[in-house]
Amino acid sequence: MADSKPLDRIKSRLSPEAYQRLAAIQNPELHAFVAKYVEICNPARIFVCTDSEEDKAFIREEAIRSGEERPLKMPGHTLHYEHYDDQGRDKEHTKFLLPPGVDLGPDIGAMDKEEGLAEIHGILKDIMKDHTMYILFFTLGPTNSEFSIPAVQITDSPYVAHSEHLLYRSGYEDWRRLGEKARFFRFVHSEGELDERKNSKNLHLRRMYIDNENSTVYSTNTQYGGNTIGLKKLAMRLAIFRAEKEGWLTEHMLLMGVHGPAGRVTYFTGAFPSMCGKTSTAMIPGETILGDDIAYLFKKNGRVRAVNVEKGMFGIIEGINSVDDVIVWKALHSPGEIIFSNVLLCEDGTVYWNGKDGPVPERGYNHSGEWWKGKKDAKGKEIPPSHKNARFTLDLSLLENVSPRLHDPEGVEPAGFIYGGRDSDTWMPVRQAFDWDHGIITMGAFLESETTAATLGKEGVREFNPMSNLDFLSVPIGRYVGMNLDFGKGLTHPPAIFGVNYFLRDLETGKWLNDKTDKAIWLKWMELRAHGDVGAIQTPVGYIPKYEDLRRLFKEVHGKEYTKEDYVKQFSLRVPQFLAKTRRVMEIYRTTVANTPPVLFQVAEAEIARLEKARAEHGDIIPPDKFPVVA
Ligand code: SPV
Ligand code: MN
Repeated sequence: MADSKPLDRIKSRLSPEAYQRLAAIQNPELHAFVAKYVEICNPARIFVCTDSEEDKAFIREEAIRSGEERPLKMPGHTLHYEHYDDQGRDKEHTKFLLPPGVDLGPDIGAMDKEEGLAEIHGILKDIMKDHTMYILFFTLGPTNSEFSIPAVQITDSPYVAHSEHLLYRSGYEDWRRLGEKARFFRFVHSEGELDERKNSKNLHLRRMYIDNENSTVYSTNTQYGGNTIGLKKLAMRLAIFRAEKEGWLTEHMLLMGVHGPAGRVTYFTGAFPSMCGKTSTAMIPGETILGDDIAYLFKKNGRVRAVNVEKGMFGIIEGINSVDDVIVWKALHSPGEIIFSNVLLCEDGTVYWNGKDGPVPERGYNHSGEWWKGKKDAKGKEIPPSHKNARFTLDLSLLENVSPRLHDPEGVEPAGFIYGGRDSDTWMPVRQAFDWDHGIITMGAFLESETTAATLGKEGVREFNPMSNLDFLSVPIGRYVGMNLDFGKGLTHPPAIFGVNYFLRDLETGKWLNDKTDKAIWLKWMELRAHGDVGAIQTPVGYIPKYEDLRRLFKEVHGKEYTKEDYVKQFSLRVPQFLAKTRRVMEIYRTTVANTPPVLFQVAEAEIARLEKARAEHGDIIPPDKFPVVA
């Protein structure tokens, strides 16, 4: 038996069953960790969860009994609210705890480790005295896989525990198998004191502190998933830190199978900032989903292997309707375990969200309390039926398009990486990089996006967001870009790299140039390109589709006539905008990022030279037919 002393220290607080369950995992480091936080948080009760259905059912019941969720009319559906001011990731209070001499650069929130630990342990002191502590075991990635990471979550929120059961693979058995070998991530969360609506009330003490060296994250006085679900964005930061040391990648990426000719399935990853089309891309009708948020990417025998860290979806519900989102719509209207958060509860026991089919209800109940059409907040702003960042949480098995490879311990091999942001004026809808470095640099590392409601703060501001991962970086940006460049070295089958933009507007009218459904076509084109099945047009910024290929795909997939006029508007090269962007981002790397790989500047300068040359020959806005067609 491993050293059981720490467990013995807390034995009197544990039921014999809870003690037994912890002792059965022979990992002294785990026991020390659990004992420490039991002593600090001082919970009223402790529940240790295994992988059994019975334990999961207990957590679900606790979520309802505690009032953090309420059952809806549809079997399995529940509703959860957070405080009005606690419905997005709090970037300002998410910080890395850094030992002396470590610097992550100006874009990444950080503070002195000693100071942060003292503060957070002060906040955690006795914080669970009226709460149950849930201790949960998970596997990030498929179980029984060399690519996965074990994790333990301590929380006093049954909503957080319930969400994690939907979103992650339970890992108690994996932990038992690994015992002392588990190199695990650890998370301590407390929602703190709750108000009468069961919302965290001490938001001034909301903190998310990340200790990379000890693979530990602390989260207090908050309930929103992005701040609390340890295994999501908090684990992602720990994973990036570990990945850098070991030569793999943790990315803010969807993972999907795109269906090509003759039954061919080609896997893609796609990195998009929050609320910029990641989930809707992964859910394109006719394709299959493996994940919509976080992927681990490894190299094995010269090839890339990708796994979804998760097995569920914490999706944005705003705008989901029966026409554009057929599969999710169906799941959201069928029995099955789903948590709705921050939507409107209607008088008939159903829920309503902004943009749902049908008329806006006259009244109901939402994150602001009793709600009626036209209700205003304290600042005089109208409160919509649901919060913009309202979400649904479900297990991917509820979706008809889930990939049979989701739990494959070997992962899948992506043939393409896609990078996309919210860009109203520069990038064309889709283009392919010339090679790995060109793609990683000009599409990944140069990504900018306009801000959204997924984080607290102003919307619509253009921000630099390398690989859509800036919010989650735990290593300095320059080193992170270096990791991505290095990852391509030694690959016998490097994925093709693409840049997409679903948000391009007409330069004169300001109108969107694309329909929501157009992305299905870009994907089909990327699938063909990844296999070299279609030619392309070579522009200074990469390869773009030929009109006739898109025209055929629009016809085949959507039965739609795609006009040359639309094509020219969408795919003309906007030289001044591209030059401005390239220079703007280069300036960021030059002035604020330490250790930028020199190749980044070389590749960007070469792109600028190509753009300048094209402008001299063809002017500012260059239609596709001015450039050569290549195979
Ligand atoms: C995102 O904002 O990127 C999400 C939701 O996927 S959160 O859990 O808040 O990170
Ligand atoms: Mn995300």
